Amino acid sequence: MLRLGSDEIKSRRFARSIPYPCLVSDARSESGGVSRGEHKSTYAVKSNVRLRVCPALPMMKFAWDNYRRYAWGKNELQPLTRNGHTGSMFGGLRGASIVDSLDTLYIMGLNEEYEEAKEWVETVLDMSTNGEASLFEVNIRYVGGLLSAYYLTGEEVFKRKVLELGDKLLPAFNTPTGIPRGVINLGSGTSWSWGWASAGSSILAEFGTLHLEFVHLSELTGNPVFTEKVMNIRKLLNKIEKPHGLYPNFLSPATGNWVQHHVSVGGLGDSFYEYLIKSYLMSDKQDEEAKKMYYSALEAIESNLVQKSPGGLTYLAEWRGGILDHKMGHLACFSGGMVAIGADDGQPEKRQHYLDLAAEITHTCHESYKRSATKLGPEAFRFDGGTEATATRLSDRYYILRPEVVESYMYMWRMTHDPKYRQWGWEAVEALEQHCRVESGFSGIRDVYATTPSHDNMQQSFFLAETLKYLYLLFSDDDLLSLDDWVFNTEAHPLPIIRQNCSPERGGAPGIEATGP
Ligand code: DMJ
Repeated sequence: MLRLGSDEIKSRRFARSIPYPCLVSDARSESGGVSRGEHKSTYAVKSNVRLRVCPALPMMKFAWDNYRRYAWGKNELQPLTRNGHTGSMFGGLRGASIVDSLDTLYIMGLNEEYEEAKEWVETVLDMSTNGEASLFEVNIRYVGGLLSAYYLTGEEVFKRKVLELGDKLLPAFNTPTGIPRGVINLGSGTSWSWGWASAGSSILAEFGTLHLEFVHLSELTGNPVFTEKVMNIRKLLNKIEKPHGLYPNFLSPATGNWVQHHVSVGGLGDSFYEYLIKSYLMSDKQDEEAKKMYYSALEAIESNLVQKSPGGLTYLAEWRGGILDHKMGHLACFSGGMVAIGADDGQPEKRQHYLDLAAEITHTCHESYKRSATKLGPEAFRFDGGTEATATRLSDRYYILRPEVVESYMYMWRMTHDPKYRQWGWEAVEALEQHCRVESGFSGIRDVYATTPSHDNMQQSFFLAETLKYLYLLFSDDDLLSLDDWVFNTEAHPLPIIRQNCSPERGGAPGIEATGP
């Protein structure tokens, strides 16, 4: 098993006493100025350089303060009615916004807020709950959030809590194939499939989005069981016959066969592909199997799903048994960033091709924002009947504070330093401030094409975990959570790359010696 040594952890821990400045000295940038939510900085600046100050910090403070005031301990804030939302995804677990925000608060240097969040985790977060929990959601938000908080701060409490939670997820894997079911009762360990999933199937994006966190759970415990569970999933997916090399979204945990042939890089499929390339990167580029599976999957996606519209926009269609549905979801917009971070490690002659593809996808997603009245993008946009990058159905017009588009801006910025990505991030900030900020927090909107938006009354926890974190990183220096050292899980929780050369002599084995900050 790969080991992450204590030296490794210590060296990557944050110097929290110095809040990261998040100041941008970008001489090439065209527009300046912050409107609402302006963050006044005291950092010295050179007068001949046009500066921007990270706007995500005051947005985070505002979102957090309102959550704290009106919804403390609940999962999410309902900012219009000023109360907490519990929801049914976390099986009785509470405080999703707190756990999802720990690392964002910490990297932004919001120290008091972080301390209060930590204290809540220590004294209130209760893992012995009953109820219907999504294995996927609990993994990406709670396991991912606690792991990140531990790696960034070295605080033992996060390690203790995440190990307690990790054990509670294991019964979901007790199926004939070892492919976990989607829902688990954290108290009884009973698990079952989502009622809406065809024929008791499990969802690719759910059982395929456990790898990063589970490998780290094994790293922390020294217990290989977590890695074994996800390697078993990997093995089955690697072996099974794939239509045109594609991975359909539904698989039976009983038989290990595909249940139907719907393929998507958006909802139901998305983060499975993301975790292949990130597993490779997180293993310090040792996980050759993940690498091979990622590039083959990408090849199949390019041959079967990638399309060019008459207007020249590159998009990812969905595939239903060979028939294309010319629709791209907001969720699929993460793939600009994914293709960009994988550009360097494929065949060398394809590097530029992947960077171009990543840029084209990100451009299309930006167009979906640009073509709306609010300058925020719809849940899904289409490329048919003369439509390009626009939602045609009423039911696809909403925006729920999702991160995927700004996520790709952040990765594209880091890979290319083309100032247009910061410009686009800036536009997103202005649109969020104008249309999603309400008196007591941020809210999603029901129709991005309406000039007077109607709010959905939900401040999603991923807005604090992801959208604001990616915006903060977009306007920060590259060495803040450098991509050379960290990979982000699909909820934007940074996990350290596990170095191969971390030998026992360097204090690397057996496992991590956790120490306080
Ligand atoms: C987040 O919980 C994660 O990014 C997940 O992978 C997809 N959906 C939401 C955000 O849109």
